[in-house]
Amino acid sequence: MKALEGVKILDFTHVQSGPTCTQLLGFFGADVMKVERPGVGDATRKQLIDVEGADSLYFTMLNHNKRSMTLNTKTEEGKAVLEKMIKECDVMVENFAPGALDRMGFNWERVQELNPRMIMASVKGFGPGPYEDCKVYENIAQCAGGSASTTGFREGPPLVTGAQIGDSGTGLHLCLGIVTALYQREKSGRGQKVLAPMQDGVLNLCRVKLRDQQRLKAGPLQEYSQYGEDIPFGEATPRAGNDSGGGQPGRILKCKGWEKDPDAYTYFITQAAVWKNVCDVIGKPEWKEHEDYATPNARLSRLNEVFETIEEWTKTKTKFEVMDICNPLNIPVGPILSMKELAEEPSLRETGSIVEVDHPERGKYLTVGCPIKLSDSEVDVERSPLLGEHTDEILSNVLGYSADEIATMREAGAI
Ligand code: CAO
Repeated sequence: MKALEGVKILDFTHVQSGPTCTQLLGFFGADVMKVERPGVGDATRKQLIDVEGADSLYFTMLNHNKRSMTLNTKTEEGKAVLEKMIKECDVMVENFAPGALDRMGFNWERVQELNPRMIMASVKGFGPGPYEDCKVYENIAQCAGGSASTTGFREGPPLVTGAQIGDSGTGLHLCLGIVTALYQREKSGRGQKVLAPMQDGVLNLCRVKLRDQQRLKAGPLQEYSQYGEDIPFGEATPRAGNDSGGGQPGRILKCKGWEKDPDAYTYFITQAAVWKNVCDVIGKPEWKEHEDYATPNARLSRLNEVFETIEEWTKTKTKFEVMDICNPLNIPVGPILSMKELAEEPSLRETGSIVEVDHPERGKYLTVGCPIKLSDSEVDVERSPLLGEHTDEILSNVLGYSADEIATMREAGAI
């Protein structure tokens, strides 16, 4: 048995944010029925093509554990099918541009009328306010949610991060909203509207930066490198390079081979509790009791010197040797792992976090499995569906249409 077995999802999502949400619901066992435009489908199917004629990795990696049906929801026949689906499903998930569903004739009021138990979940770029009508993609959300202004080096421009916190991050937020609404429905018997704006999702993930914004009133942020460098703080939370976000100073440091390998680095945290171990490892036992280095406060204004000294040591070791030496001493370190290294990491294969999937058009490829592990709901990663692969199956088995009715719809171009 899977956690969400029996939950029917009308998946009206496309691109990345919505699909990551419904993919998670699929991993947990929900029956995810992706509704796509006939002949076109989710735009990502044909974006960033690497195998001619096959669905792209962009699409396949975001749409596992789903069925696909084609339906033109702008035709009368298509609208009738959609109405039936709304009555039949528990959750409708969508991330169309603002207003698209209204134009299609399926706003929240209409959906509620058709099925009062329906949970209607949406990703939009912004919540209610001046920008609610804007279309939004990943990097815009990162910029508007406070991530870009706080990422990068102080002397450089704002930076977006490789982690898709705007799209996949908001998909996660939406997924939690849906499961919570399903839980409430158990008691209330009613559905509800769930909205996850991308700006809010990114801001939520940048919570500690809003913390720092308010701490600025009390003086300079001492754990930021610029404090030790005597560079005054401005009015807003600054970019902090690779400084550790918390009260335990950390940096990215070069390791053996850094001259040729762009990922030969380690993250190194000088956690106060293990400072003496750090001193022993880097060959500075005299720093253990020295008044300029012995306490976290004394070190704050000397972080550059401290980390330069640690780096002299890390440069003599590979990032994995640093890990092997520091871990037994409880010193928190972490290698900078490339995507190549992650793809080849055996332990991630064993836990199902990296999975090899077979696809009829493209053959074998790697994907990220379910990152959330439930002990009583195992995840089997199934390949993404071809466009319309399950149209007939859904129309007949879920919605009860006859073969003749399906043929008529096909002739009318509705599926
Ligand atoms: N049958 C008929 N029409 C369909 C259909 C179907 N099955 N599925 C979609 N359509 C129509 C929509 O109704 C819409 O038509 P109108 O504009 O005439 O009302 C049209 O297809 C395009 O939808 P869209 O505006 O959502 O798509 P877009 O490519 O123009 O914009 C995006 C894409 C992502 C910018 C926009 O959807 C958006 O802002 N979404 C919300 C935020 C979001 O999720 N962003 C992250 C995306 S991942 O980076």
